[in-house]
Amino acid sequence: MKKFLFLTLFILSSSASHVPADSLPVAKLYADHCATCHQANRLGGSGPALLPENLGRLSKKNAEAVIANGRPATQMQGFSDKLTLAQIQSLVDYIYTPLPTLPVLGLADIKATAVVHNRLETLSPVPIYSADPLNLFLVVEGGDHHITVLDGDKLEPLTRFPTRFALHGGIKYSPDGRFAYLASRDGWVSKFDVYNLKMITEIRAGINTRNIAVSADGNYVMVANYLPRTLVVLNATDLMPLQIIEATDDQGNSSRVSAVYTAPPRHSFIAALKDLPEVWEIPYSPKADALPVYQGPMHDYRMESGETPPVDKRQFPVRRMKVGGYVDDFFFDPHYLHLIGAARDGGKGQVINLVVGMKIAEVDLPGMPHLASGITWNYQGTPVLATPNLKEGVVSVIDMQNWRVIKRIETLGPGAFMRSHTTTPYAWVDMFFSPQKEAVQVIDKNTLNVVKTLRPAPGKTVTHFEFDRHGRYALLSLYENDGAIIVYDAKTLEEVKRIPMRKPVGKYNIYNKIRYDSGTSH
Ligand code: DHE
Repeated sequence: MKKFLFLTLFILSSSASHVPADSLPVAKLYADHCATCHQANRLGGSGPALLPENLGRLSKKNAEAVIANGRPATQMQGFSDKLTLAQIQSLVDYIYTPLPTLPVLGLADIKATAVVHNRLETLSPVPIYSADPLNLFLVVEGGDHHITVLDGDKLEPLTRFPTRFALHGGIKYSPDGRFAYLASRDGWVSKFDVYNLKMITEIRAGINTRNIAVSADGNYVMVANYLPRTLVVLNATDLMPLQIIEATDDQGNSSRVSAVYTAPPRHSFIAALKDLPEVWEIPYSPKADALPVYQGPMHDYRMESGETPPVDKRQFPVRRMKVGGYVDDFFFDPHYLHLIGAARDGGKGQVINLVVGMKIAEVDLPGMPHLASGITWNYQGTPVLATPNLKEGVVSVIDMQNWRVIKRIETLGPGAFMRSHTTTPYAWVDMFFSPQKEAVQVIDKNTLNVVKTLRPAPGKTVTHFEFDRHGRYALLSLYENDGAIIVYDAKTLEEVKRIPMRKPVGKYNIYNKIRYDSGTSH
């Protein structure tokens, strides 16, 4: 039997080596080079789905260039050393060929994926440990798809548990901090009980998911999908789907959803569409009818145009804001009156006033700003927004009263993440997308100068920061398979401790997240 297996393997491998590379069938090329990240069925995994519907903004020529040279600021590597031009072209044709049937994920399909791990009524209503439940961090370990729950006072792990493959985006918490909601790139949403350190339930609400948001009243989870092109509203209690919102304009053109966030004072979710120049507001509470009224010279857009918006009878109606361009990445001012958005393919950032529902200013943002990682603070009495840049070694600091760039702070290279805390004078920025990714830089929020460069592990990648609830410690990820969380004293900037982890990515302090601390991501 063993002999037979060996012979079969030998014949297969030796016959494969005699096939000229150019004549390999495209399906085999796809299986060999693309399927690991994009899945055999092309519906996406850690990489996006490779379907014509998902590639609407990418010409075939650009797709060839991406396969040959990779895509900056993503995990897509270049294949020019492994594939001939003819092979790359055949792969491009292959991925631009529609699937015989488009995946549908209706309410019933989503419901059918639900997995209940633990019933809430069997669990303790109070934390089962003595640590401060609001000063815990959930640390995402991408190396082996786990989460470590870290005590933010003792700086010791409380537990570690496996997650779905490739979590992405910030972890979101219920308003009281008891439940954590996680999203994976392939659409799984998981609800974890932080008091009992147990998984409650999971459901697959997308095929290629961008991120999730939790309503400020804790009642709903909104899922933003690339595929299918939908937003899905889940009941936050049991994750059962309540409504699927197709991401289409009023002509029926569809779009991927770039991302969704909760806007607490507006009692609404805000979502941006990747393929349509629209930003959507989706109120989830009758309180949203009393939206804050802008006090300046403009009026609510409905009054200004004299039009009565069509009555949308769905439970989660959509208010469409037609804006001046595509919005891939965005951020809010502290009162959620404005959204600052930018497209990944460059150009200027735009400021959308959420009350009047239109663009009111442009922001001069070079390269590829990473607005989702922006933070705010008060600089000389003025609220400012600072954003790292995925393509240039610069942190742009923007005056949020007149939307002018106050300063471009030069850093050692393009970075992904930035963090601070209300109690610290410093903001930390990484160099994740640069050859200098072993370094992080510390910026003085009062002078807007880089005051320190740290290289905690020469030659290794460090990224993503978070502070404990009191702002005493700054935690940094040593983003390696045998990596660690490196803890710094936030005042002295000296290293305090290393906690071994498997390629830690993001870490999220419960208190900072539920209080929407100006130094953290929302
Ligand atoms: Fe992210 C957040 C988009 C690649 C790690 N990333 C986000 C968010 C968006 C986004 C819209 C905000 C969602 C939220 O928090 O709810 N990310 C994108 C991209 O478009 C991009 C460039 C390409 C892609 O593949 O989607 C991208 N991101 C990455 C990575 O390669 C990173 C470094 C590693 C990984 O695991 O995928 C990565 N993204 C993160 C992290 C956050 C994130 C850790 C949460 C940051 C936070 O502090 O909240």
